[in-house]
Amino acid sequence: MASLKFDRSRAVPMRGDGQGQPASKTGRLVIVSNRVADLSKGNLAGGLAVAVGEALKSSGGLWFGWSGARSAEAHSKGPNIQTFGNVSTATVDLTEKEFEDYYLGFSNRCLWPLFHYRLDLAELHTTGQATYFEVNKRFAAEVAPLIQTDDTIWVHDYHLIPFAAHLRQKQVTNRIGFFLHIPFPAPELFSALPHHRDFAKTFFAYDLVGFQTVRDRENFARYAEEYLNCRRLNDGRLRGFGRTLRIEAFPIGIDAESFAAEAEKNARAPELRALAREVESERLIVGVDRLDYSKGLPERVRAMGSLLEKWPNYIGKVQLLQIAPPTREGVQAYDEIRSELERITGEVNGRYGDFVWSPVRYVNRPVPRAMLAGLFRRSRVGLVTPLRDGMNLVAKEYVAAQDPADPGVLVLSQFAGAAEQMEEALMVNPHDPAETATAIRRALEMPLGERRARHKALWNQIVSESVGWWRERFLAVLHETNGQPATPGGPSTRNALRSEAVPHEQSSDPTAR
Ligand code: ADQ
Repeated sequence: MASLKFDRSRAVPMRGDGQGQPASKTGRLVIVSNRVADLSKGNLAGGLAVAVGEALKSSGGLWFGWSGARSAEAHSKGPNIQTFGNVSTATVDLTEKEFEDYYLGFSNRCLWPLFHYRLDLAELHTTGQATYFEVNKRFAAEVAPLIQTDDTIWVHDYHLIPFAAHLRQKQVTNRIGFFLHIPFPAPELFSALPHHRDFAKTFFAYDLVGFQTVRDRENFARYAEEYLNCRRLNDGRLRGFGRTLRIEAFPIGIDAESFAAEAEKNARAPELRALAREVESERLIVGVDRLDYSKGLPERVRAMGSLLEKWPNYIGKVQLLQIAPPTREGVQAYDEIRSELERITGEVNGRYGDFVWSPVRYVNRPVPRAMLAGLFRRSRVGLVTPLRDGMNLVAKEYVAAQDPADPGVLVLSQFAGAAEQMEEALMVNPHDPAETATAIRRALEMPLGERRARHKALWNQIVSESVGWWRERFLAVLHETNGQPATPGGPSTRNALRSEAVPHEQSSDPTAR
C-alpha cells in the first residue's frame, strides 16, 4: 500500500513545464457541477466559483449544471444559456421529484453520509438511486450538443459521478476528468451501498479521477482492486472495464493572498470592534462551518465544557464564537444536528455562564466573507474539528487571515483532509473532548515565538499549494492522459462499461438504471 502522506512529486504532471501550466493547452474548458455560479456578479466569492472561474476565463468555456430552480417544465425547456465574454453558462431546472430524490435523497441522504463514514445516517435503501442516474443521464443529454471536439470536460463532486458514463454513451470521446470534493470512504463502508459495483464502475468512464487526499485515492484503489477486480499498474493507474484510469490526490487550496488582504482590511470593522469590547482578542476562539453533522459541532462545544471544567480559571474569560448557518434543510439528520447543537450549547452556557458572559456564542446564519476574514484575524484560536472532511477550506482561511507578527493558532481535526498538508497545526481527535480541550489551552497559552513559527510554516504551505496550483495541476494531469478514444484503436467505452463482466455479480448497464 502506498504511503498515506501527501507526496508533492506525484501531483506534478509527468510532462508540462512544472509551473502549473497545462502540458498541452487545447480547446475550451467545460465545467460540470451541481450548481453554477452567477457570472453576472463581477466578484466571485468563495468555493468552486473562485476555483474554476479563473480557468474558465483564461481558456474560454462553458459551465453547465442545475439552475437551482424546480419546475414542472424542467424536461421540455432545454438549457438556459447565458454568455459573459468568452464564458457561457448553461443551466437546467429540476422537477420536484428530481430535487427530492436526486438532490436531497440519493446525493444528500445517502452518498454524503456514506462518504463521510456515517453508515448510521446513510439511507442506503433510498429509492433515489434510480432518479440520481436518470438526472445524470438527462444532464449528459442536455450538454452533449454543446460540446466541441477539442473541449476538455471537468466534472465536480458526488452528485455527478455517473455523468461521464452517460456522456460516453452519446459518443463523446473528449478528455473527461472528475474531482471528488468529499472523502472517499474505506472500501468496507462503500461496499454497503446497494449496487455499489454498478455505481463504482462508472468512475472508469473518466480519464482522470482526482481526490482530496492520498488516503481517499488509496481507499478507491483498494476498493477497485478488491471489489471490481481491477489491476493497479506500476505507475499507480487502474486498469478495468477496458480502460486505464489515472487517479491522483489534488488537495484543494485557497487564494491565500487575497484572503489575507481581506482580513487585514476588515479586522477593524465596527461590528468586530464591538465584539472586541466584550471578549479580548487573545481570549477569542472561533469556529465557522455549515451546520452539518460532519463538522463535529456538538463535540466542539463539549470540548469547551471540558476546558472550563478542567481549568476553571478560564471561566468568564474565554469565548467560543461559533458561526454555523443552516444547510440542506428538509433532510432530517440536519434538523437533528441543529437540535443537538442547541441543546449542548444551552447546557454548557447554563453551567458556566452568568449575567454578563457565556462561554459559547452561537450564530445560526451566514456571515459575509469579508467579515469572517476580519473575525479570524481578531481571534487567538481557530477551532476546525470536523469528524470527517474532504479538505476543509476554513482551516486554510484561518491561517491566511492571521497577522504574521501576532498570529492565532489553528486547532485541526486529524480527520480533515487538510491535516495531510497542515502538520504544524495542533492536531486533535475531535471525538475526544478532553484532548481538544488540552489543545485549546495550549493554543491560548502558546508563546509568541512558537505561534509565529507555526504560522510561517502553514502560511508557506497554503501559498504554495493554492487554489491556482490545485486547478492547474489537475488540468495539466488531465491534458497528459491519453484521452482514450471510444472508437477504433481501443475498446469503445460504451461497450467496455456495458459488457466487461464484473466478476463478483451479474453486471447490469450502470447508465441504464
Ligand atoms: P464544505 O463542506 O462546504 O465544502 P469547507 O471546505 O470548509 O466546507 O468550505 C466552506 C466555505 O464556506 C469556506 O470558504 C467558508 O469560509 C465558507 N463558509 C463557511 N461557513 C460560512 C458562514 N457562516 N458564512 C459565510 N461563509 C461560510 C466541500 C467539502 C470540503 C472541501 C470543499 C472544497 O465538504 O471538505 O474542502 O468542498 O473542495
